[in-house]
Amino acid sequence: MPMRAFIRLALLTLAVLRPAAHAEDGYDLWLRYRPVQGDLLTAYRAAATEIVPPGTSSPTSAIVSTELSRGLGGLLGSAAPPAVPAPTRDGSIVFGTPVSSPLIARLHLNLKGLGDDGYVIRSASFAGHHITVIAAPHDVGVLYGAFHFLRLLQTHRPLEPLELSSAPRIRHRVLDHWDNLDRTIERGYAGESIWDWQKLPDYLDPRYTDYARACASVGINGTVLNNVNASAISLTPPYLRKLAALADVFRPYGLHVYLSARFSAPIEIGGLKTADPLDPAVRAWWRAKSDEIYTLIPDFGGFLVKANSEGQPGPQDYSRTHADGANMLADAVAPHGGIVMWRAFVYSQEQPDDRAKQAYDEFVPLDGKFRDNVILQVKNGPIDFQPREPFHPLFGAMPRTPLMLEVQITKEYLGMATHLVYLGPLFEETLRADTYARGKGSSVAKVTDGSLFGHPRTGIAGVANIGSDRDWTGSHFNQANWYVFGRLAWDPLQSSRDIADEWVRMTFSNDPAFVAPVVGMMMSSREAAVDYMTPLGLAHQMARTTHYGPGPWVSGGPRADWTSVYFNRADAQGIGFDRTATGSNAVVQYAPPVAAKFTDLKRIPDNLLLWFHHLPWDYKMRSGHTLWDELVIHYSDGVRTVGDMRRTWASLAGKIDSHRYAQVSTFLEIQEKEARWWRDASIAYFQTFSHQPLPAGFSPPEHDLHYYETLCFPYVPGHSPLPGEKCQ
Ligand code: GCW
Repeated sequence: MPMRAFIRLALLTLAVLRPAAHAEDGYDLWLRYRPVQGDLLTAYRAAATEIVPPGTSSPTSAIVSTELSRGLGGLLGSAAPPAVPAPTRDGSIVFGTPVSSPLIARLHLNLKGLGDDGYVIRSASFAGHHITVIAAPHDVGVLYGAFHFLRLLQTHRPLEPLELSSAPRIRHRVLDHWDNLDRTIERGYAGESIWDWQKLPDYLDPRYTDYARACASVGINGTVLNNVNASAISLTPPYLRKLAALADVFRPYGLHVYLSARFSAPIEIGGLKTADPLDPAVRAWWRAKSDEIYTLIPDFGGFLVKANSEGQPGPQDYSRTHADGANMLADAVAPHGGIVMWRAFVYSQEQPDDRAKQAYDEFVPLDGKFRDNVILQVKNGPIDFQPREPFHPLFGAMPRTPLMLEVQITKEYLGMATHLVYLGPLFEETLRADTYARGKGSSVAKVTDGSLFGHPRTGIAGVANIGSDRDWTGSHFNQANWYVFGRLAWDPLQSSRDIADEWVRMTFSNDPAFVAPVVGMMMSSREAAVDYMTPLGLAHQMARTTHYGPGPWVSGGPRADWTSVYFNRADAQGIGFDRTATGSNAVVQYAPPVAAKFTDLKRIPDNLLLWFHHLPWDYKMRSGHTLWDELVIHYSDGVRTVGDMRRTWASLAGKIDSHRYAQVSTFLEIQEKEARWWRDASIAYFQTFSHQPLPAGFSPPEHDLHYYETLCFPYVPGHSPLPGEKCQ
């Protein structure tokens, strides 16, 4: 065979062997737009016959046109509805703002109260035609509205008559990427960073557009591109140009870029001798740096700062306060409308006091001392993104300072990539927690959305779980956590179950025989993880530094409050951290009704018991069991629930594509194995203190304690081992 013909044949064979370009590999996320079937299809085809873009086009309105064409084309299983200048028949979809579209202006819709990002979706009549209108005061609102409209079809909702109006309750809805400039990701489990700095600003990976599109589809409007453990290099001119290129891609999607700022940057890249926030040269340096950034990126969002925390530089290095540091940066970005998100995740390098108390002690005295454009970014709980923590006592305790909630979407402490843990219930639990700061009903959601203390500046941040993996998030179900973050950021009062329901429909299938059991699995998954990892209010029992797998025995090392024994306090008498008056008294940081409830053994919920109390092994629980037996029951329940999840999933074979089905099956297998590992290792360890047998009918750990203690995993993703670092 001549060479040419051979090559052609080889290429042909390769093409045949290659999986279809549209294999369900998860890349499409919840924006799959697969065809609707049956009667619904007829109804939808009638309701979406043509689209009417605004007369005046903009990059954002062009995206709305593209998205509607793509979405409707896919969902209706036909050619995309044609774009026409004005409605010609029933089923026209007219979109725009009163400024961009004279048609919309003529409808005199009430768009008041929708703010910068809100929209309406209305059924209306125009020149005798039944039409649908997607309108907003601003272009980006129209884009959000278009995604909402498509979601209605994706989740098989009725389209007529539509009378919807929606506006976000929170202004800054931000993803925090802990991405390093070398493309590793701190606590990232989905491959390397999607930001390919080396090829920027010239090469714009299409993923950047798809990322912005996905963010916009759930209303996320900000992204911090680099790790809070920041390198000053991201502030140098070449990197700012790379950042500007990304900002240009994101802009029409309403997505603003932010940077994590390294506090000592004036020394490291500015040639100054100090980074003292009160030093005029330092202040001038940050002002000039901000001016430089805004010249390149006029809509730059601002800075995120981790200062004087876990070894990061900060104002305290110069005996200044967090307010001095934050205000200096706030002054630098204020002329450009920027903000500073200053993290409250601090605990002292030296202080032996309960780590759970330190952020409150540090920040409450600074209430009212921050500039208007500073928001304090507070983790959901006082320690560190554990499977369960009580809400952070700073919520409600700083009435004169806007606080933004920070949650972790990446599952550093919740099984990393493979465990199916839907975080909606965790986020919802925090948002609905009642601080009692202004009496009953003072929820964390109301602190965050500004309504409790009347703050116009509001925000919420989620530490991203996104990486270069084809499915973006390391597993198909992890996509749900990106999704639910965005949806709750828009409206923190939504139910995480409803959000799970719509996500399952969009991501997998609308078949009720699939949706109900899968939503059920998702809703029980977080509690299952709490049970097999850290039941009854235990926390921070993971392996040292990698946080992969159990490590309740972890002790010693550079600091006590990085060890498990510091948190579990297990001894011959019992287990748990006494945070009442007889212990660290952290409980008094909560408003009196909350503190009283957590202190009172009769009223504290079981699920926070050992967070606040050290109790004897034979303490009688509400259930009638001893504490020891109850612990074993919870660990075992966690494993059992994962087994149930596996069986549920097995019963759904054939209901979705085989590719995603198979990956989820295997991941559930891994999860069950690891849940069992968690249970057995924890029971084996705590039994050395309780000296009690397992309750009747509960199987003993598979191995002895030594086996678990000596397991070693040197290359866990998301963490760069230090030279000479040992396992565990
Ligand atoms: O959860 C802990 C992580 C660190 C992280 C830190 C933080 C970015 O283990 O990896 O550092 O919190 O939130 O700053």
